[in-house]
Amino acid sequence: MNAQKKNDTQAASNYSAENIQVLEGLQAVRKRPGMYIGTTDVSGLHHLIWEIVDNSIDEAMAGFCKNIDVIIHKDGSCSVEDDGRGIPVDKVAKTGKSALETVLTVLHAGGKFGEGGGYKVSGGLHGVGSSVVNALSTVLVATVYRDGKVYEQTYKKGDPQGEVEVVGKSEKRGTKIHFTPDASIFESVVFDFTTVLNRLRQQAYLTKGVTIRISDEREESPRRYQFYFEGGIKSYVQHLNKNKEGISEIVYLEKDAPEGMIEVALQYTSTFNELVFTFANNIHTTEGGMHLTGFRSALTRTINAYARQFGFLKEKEDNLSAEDVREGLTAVISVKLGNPQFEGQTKSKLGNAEMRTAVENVFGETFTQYMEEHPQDAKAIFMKCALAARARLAARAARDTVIRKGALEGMTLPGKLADCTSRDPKNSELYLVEGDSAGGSAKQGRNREFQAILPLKGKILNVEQARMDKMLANNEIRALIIALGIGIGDVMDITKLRYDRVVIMTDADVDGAHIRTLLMTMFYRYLRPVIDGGHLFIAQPPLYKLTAGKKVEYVYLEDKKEAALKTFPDPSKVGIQRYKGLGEMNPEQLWETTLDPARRMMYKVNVDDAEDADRVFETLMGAEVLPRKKFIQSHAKKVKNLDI
Ligand code: 0RA
Repeated sequence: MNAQKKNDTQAASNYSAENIQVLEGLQAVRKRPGMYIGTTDVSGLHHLIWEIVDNSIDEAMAGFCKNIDVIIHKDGSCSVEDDGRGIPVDKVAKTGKSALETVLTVLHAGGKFGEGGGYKVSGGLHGVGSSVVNALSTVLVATVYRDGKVYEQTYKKGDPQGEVEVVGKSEKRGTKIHFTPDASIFESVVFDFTTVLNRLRQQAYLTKGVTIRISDEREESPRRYQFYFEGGIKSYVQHLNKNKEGISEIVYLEKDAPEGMIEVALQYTSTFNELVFTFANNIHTTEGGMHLTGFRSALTRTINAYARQFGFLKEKEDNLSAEDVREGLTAVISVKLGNPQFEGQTKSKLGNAEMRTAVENVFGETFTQYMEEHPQDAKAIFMKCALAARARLAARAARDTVIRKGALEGMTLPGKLADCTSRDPKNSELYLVEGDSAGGSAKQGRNREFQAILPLKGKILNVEQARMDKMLANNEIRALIIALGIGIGDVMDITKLRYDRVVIMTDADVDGAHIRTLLMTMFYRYLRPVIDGGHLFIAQPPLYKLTAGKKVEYVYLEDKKEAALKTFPDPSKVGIQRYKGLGEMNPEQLWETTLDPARRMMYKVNVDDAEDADRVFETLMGAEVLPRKKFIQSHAKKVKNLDI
């Protein structure tokens, strides 16, 4: 209140157009936070950290900062400190305020001052700036170490609580931003340590030579991590492939081209999957773009040219396709350029056309040289790609058979499927049920108007290890694909999906978890649009049934058991039944607990982090039980509670 008064008095004497603009600017951010940080859920919350860290990373890329320390404090606030030059505290003529206050109160002011202060790259959604973080924080304290002094300024909801002041002496140099997210803006103000950790690790890979430390002081014994990667994205590829078998060395290049900095690292592995991550100015370009296009065409062209030159491809044989050279490829492409154009639906596609030719030329040259100098690796890569080409042809034949068969049989749905009567996908659900016995109960217990049941017997094929042709030979999977109606491979059409919700229903035991994982792996690898479109769910059968007299309560979560017991007049007289399998429930019970939209609990599967998912699936397919258990836990975090 006091501070507000003081500001008002000040305002009366020198209320400039600039002040009004600043005030309105930050007010707008508070009013419509989504416009500036995307969302106000946990993802938006973490954006605050990314914004602040991005600035320190910029300072590191400009060559002035070596260390970045991120702390999540006991009170839930976050501080980011770097040892860069320190944000200047002297006056900016245009705003009449210190540079520090300008950066923290004027939208988009980040990096716009101090021209000639070094190579500054800022991109896309990011770099909307510290002012946005300031506006969305109840308190933000900015500390600058420079000229032997310690400067400090405090803000509340973006509003400066006074001028920049000298609060001490120090020989240090750098900037510290300590902020407390505003709980009245965000759905949650609890930072997720793993999310922060993964992001900072990624940034450390992309910024060779910088040391990023992170600690979580909210816990009894604080967790501390430190990332420093001398090899940059080469270390990144090494990390991505740590559980895989490499069939080549890691090919790495870094070039300061006229179009910008280009860095590429790649390695072929014996897996069937492709893992390619692209970045422009350290921003993950999830939709790809020109740098990726250039990389892909150079990769295909180089492998084909090599194979022709050394007789691996005969005159009559076709070139390998871009599709064929993807299998087993792990690559990271990072470019840094002065004026990045971000396009696409989520502004995460690099549009600069000059980057296509630049990456194509630079990478093509390096990769050609690598293949010539490593004939054994070159041969292994070619053989791998040629095998993929043969598998592609076999898969096409198998797929055609499935489709033809479907057509011949008048597109008959699999016999095991108990379809629903509704033909409106919006109103239809498909339950994939483990085992014939539970499948039987589900068929009896369901609402046949909109709920279809497909029982799946035993462990379906482990798709992690298999190619599409093998997968399609599996009866269970073929039944599922025909039931979904969208086809598979390059003829897949998600608009033909026959059910708006596809629900995996398995037992709450290890076998159930395994089958669930196998199904999810298959959806992830081969039916991805089902996940991306938000159509895949996991049913959550109850863990307990509590009974006393006529009163019955079902408990779905372990930590809700006590609370549920308390709803009974005499908790000591409650009968507790623990459900082990779906088979223990009769059709009515199954309807009441797991099928009835009014009472059931289910989770929407939401795979937004391909890297994470890939790791998870790979871990799971191993024979070890511990990683599988871990998956089940981490998986619980990946799914979103659906409020129905
Ligand atoms: C531009 C000019 C100068 C410093 C910075 C930007 C700067 C910004 C941030 C944001 C977080 N950490 C930062 N560190 C530095 C000063 C140039 C000079 O002193 O000559």
